[in-house]
Amino acid sequence: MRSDDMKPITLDLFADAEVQQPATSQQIGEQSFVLRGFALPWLDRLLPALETVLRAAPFRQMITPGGFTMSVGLSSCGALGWTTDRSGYRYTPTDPQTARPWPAMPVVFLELAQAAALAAGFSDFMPDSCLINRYVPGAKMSLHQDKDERDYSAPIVSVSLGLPAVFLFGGHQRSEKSQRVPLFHGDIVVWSGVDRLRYHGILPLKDGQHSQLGAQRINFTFRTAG
Ligand code: MD6
Ligand code: FE
Repeated sequence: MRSDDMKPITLDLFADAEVQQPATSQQIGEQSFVLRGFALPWLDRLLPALETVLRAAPFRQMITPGGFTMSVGLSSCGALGWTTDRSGYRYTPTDPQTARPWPAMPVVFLELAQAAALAAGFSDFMPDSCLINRYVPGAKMSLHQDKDERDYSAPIVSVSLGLPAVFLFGGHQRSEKSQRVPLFHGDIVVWSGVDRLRYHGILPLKDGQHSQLGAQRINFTFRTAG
């Protein structure tokens, strides 16, 4: 736990909300950071691009190999998309629901992911997949490891939009105690290296209304999967 490492990287008390810059970077692990508000200046470009992606690949609730229906709605964009069904988890080049390639990753998605990775100290991040999760109140993500990617040396960049959530950031064993990290609209988590395979999850989303996104939380996770 390194929450005492919260430190200002920019400080402009008079910044217009429209051009708001990230106020703080909070270290949550040896190689993991929360960039508070980092995505806010990108929203005007991000949200229309998200709508385009979702028209081509709408959110769907997937079935886990164990036979449970996930409470979170999922979509993907980029060369590879993440899917799960009774036969397992995997990345695929086509959306099994439409039998078409996943929608291309919008340029603004890639630019934001690379800017966030760089701000956390990782240059040359080249994601080929963006998994998009939609949480409605009550939806959650159980503790899991992200281990379907081919190469664990690249970071994962995770963008939170809409309603706030509590991110559980655990250890390398499911039984280890988790930190609880609140994530708000516009926050980005970048994690890598020794933290890359830590267990993590999202507590059931609390009821609420977000002024821009309504009663939901949207999360993007950018990965180098293939
Ligand atoms: C979420 N995120 O924030 C779920 N995985 O809705 C994840 O499962 C996740 O945030 C890997 C890296 C960052 C993440
Ligand atoms: Fe994950």
